[in-house]
Amino acid sequence: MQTLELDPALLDALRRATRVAVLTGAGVSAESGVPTFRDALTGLWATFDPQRLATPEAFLRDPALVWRWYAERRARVAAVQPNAAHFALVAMATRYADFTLVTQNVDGLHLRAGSRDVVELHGNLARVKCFDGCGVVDAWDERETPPRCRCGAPLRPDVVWFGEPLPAEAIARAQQAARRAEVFFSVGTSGEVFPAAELPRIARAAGALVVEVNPDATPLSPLARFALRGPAGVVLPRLLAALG
Ligand code: BV8
Ligand code: ZN
Repeated sequence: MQTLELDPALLDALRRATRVAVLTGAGVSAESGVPTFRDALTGLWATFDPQRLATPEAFLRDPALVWRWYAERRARVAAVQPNAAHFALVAMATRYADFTLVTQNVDGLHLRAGSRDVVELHGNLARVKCFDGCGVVDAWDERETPPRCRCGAPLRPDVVWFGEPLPAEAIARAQQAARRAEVFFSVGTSGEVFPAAELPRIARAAGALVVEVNPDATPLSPLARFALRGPAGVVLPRLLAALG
């Protein structure tokens, strides 16, 4: 295991800060056994490109295929548990008067770990809504694929597909948190999906100290004053322990 020395300057900044924001991506759920988005296509789905499946066009072209992909991901996520990274972020929130957790993930694991008021930029797999806009439904008949809304339209996962706008309130809250943060964490994201990937740039431009938690370098790495190169489930608990 690589030793993870934590720079005293980082610990000092985190002890002095009052406003902290965190952006998470699929990497924060990796240690729960949820494949990251890029490799979410194991086995059956290996032949599909997520950027092609996670689109309104794909759903209109083959609603049953796209519904089944999400039903399988929903079942997989329901079967796993939040990991130490999710729980460390719950603990981190208690340390700061002004703490915002923004996630790109649709797996709902931050909520299941106990995080409150999570900004879900891309929606949530567990929620299902009418394709034609009647809103979220809390029950559906799985015998049909895809199941139908009372209005007759197909039901779809309540997630943001490529080409769809993010929920206005969510992206506004996330951008405001990025502008205000004294310390901005980018955890487990490849920084390739927009407009979420703008958030660390907005934070840095507003003067935040950016910290990246990721085993690998990403396009966001140049923005980071500190890069903690390890799995979030190891790094975040270590960071909290070092803060005391
Ligand atoms: C939109 C839900 C416009 C679905 C997802 C510029 C500006 C605006 C838009 C664009 C733009 N340029 C291009 C676009 C279009 C597009 C886009 O960004 N394309 C990319 C591919 C170039 N953006 C959009 O379409 C967005 N919509 O802009 O609409 C609009 C405006 C008005 C009116 C109409 C239209 C919508 C984007 C949202 C798409 N939906 N998810 C679903 O999940 O099925 S995004 C999806 O991919 C995931 O939710 C996730 O957010 C993203 C994957 O990213 P990551 O989370 O980073 O995951 P990834 O696997 O890539 O990386 C994992 C990382 O973890 C790695 O770095 C790895 O090293 C690390 N890791 C691994 N293990 C660990 C770890 N880290 C820590 N610990 C570990 N143990
Ligand atoms: Zn409807």
